Amino acid sequence: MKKVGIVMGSDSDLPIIKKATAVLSELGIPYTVNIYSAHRTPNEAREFSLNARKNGYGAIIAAAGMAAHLAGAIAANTTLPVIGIPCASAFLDGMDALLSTVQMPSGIPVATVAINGGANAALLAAQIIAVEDTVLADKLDNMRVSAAETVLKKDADIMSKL
Ligand code: RP5
Repeated sequence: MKKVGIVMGSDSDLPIIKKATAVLSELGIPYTVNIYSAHRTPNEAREFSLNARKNGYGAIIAAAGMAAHLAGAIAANTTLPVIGIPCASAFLDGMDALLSTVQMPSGIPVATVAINGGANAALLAAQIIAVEDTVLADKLDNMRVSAAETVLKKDADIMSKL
């Protein structure tokens, strides 16, 4: 199975990355996690991206906050699908990172999830890998059924809480 490469701009983004790794672990998808910054360690970010396809990755998740250029910088050097997570920081509630991540120029796409959307980033990466993997696709279907059952149970219980 192809790996998911997770990169984050700083270890301060780790709580959001943990939401992604929990989903990938539950689905049995191999992943790596690295701290590469578009600004502080641009050479390492570039090397990772340039070599990602030949190193067995099928999708890359890039999380960054503030002037969040990491997902775009990674996408500039690979045609693997890149999923950007805009991370909220102390100021601007993540709007800065959201706009920096989502507003990519035509030709270099980044699939941007919600601010702090670590779980959806992992699910989207899994869905990309599941295009060629029916066992993984079945796991994703089962996860959806189970999530729906959780909501239906809450619906059945809600009147008793009022
Ligand atoms: C970004 O700047 C990182 O992704 C992080 O979200 C933000 C702040 O980084 P630190 O100053 O906490 O290292 O590059």
